Amino acid sequence: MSTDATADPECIFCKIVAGEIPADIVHQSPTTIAFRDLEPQAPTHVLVIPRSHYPDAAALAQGEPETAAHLFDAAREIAGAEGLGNGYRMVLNTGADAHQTVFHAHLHVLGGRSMGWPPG
Ligand code: DGP
Repeated sequence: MSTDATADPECIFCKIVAGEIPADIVHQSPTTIAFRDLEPQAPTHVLVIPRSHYPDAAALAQGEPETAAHLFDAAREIAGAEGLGNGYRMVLNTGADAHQTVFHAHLHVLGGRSMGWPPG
């Protein structure tokens, strides 16, 4: 198990973790932070990320499985704070075909409207 994930100086989400670029932060814990997505796809659209740099959720689950679980617990807290009692969607785009564009693991938390299936 790898525990030596370090910040990537080129990574936009590492810069948000470091406070080097601004974000609308809605949650913080010792292992995670969450902030509103710049291009919201629903009335609530929050990204929950590990403070450590892993390129995607699968790498995070291998390297820091406890932190991977913390992402889901943070999503539960955020959904409660945002009044998403009717439900919310959690998305982990993993790889280019899945439309991952930022290669620092992140959990999308979307809610505040009803959603279709299958996803696009
Ligand atoms: P994905 O396509 O799954 O890799 O999602 C990346 C998301 O990150 C996308 O919805 C837009 C968002 N995003 C990209 N850059 C920034 C940023 O600098 N700030 C914030 N708040 N969101 C960003």
